[in-house]
Amino acid sequence: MRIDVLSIFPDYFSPLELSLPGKARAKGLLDLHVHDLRQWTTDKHHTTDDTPYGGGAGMVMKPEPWGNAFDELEIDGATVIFTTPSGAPFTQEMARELATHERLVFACGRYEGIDQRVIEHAATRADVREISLGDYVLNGGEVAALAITEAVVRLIPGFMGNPESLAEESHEDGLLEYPVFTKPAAWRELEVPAVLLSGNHAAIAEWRHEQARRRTAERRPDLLHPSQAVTVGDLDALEVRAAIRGDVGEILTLQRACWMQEAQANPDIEVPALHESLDDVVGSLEAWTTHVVRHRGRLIASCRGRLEGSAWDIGRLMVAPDLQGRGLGRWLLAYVESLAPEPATSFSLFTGASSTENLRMYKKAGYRHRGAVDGVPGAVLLTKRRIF
Ligand code: 6GU
Repeated sequence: MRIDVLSIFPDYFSPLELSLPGKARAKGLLDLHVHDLRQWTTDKHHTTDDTPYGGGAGMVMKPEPWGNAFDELEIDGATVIFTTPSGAPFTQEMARELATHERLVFACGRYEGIDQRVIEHAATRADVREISLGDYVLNGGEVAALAITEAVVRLIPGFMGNPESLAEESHEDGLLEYPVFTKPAAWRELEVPAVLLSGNHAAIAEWRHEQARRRTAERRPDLLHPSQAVTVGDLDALEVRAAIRGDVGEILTLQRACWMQEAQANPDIEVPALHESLDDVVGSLEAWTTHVVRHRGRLIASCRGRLEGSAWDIGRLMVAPDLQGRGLGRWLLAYVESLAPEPATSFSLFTGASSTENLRMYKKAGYRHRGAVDGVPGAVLLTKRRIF
């Protein structure tokens, strides 16, 4: 890959002689040329800027030095990158794409920017990109060009000694990197998580993925698909409230999705949740205290309770299929228990006799088997004493 850099501060790029890009040059993978834009000025003061047409603060970079530089460097067919805070934000995906190009030319703007005709002109001769490093303002595009160069050069095929380390790092799989540890196993009373010392590679991979997901949910929720962004550990992201008429369509949709599994596991049993109509669910809001959980607007869980004698009867505990297995159902069960009115001295609910996952969860939550349910074949009753 050949890279040309155009800047009025070429000294900014001396770090490229060092470290990783230096290694790429030594290996012959990178042919790097840094140029002082002032060599293409024509006045004795080597002027590169002037006042803006239309007025306003600051100075604008003049077009002529850029045009002269483009001609002499023969940018035709290259990819020309203008670094500017008004560009598209630079990403790992862009770095991967740019690493496949034969020739990059960085045009580093200073002052308030470059005369727009420079960009228009370059676009008639080359593949032009306008790229920003992020949502903050630097004095010029040099630091951005340096950062982009470093991110791109390390992805040139043959540059990395161990290409596997590329696949594992932050952003490559859309998640932030999991925390890492090295020897010693105990340091200043802080211990390395035991799973990493276990030698169980499947358990280690699972732990790392979960850590990466949590970290991403906490620091960069924008990177996650909405279905990945919920953890019971960050419940403040969840909206939990009593159901209203406007929730009913989604409750019905969610209950059909959730009880489908149950119906498939018990093909001979009629599952009421699957046979209800919208009006049935509307009607149920009268008879039951129903609550819904929303995450960024999406209805992801629901549950209901009603007083039957001295028992708080709990029903329709549902969690969206893609969010099951992370403790949300267990949390919601405790939540709906907490809604029981004063007279309730016990909790009761029923589930499919062969719904092993549900049974395991209820058992862990303190529920005991009370046998079959009259009139509901295939169901078992579970109860628990209320502790005040
Ligand atoms: Cl590319 N240039 C300048 N001047 N400021 C920036 C930037 C670029 N990216 C973020 N801030």
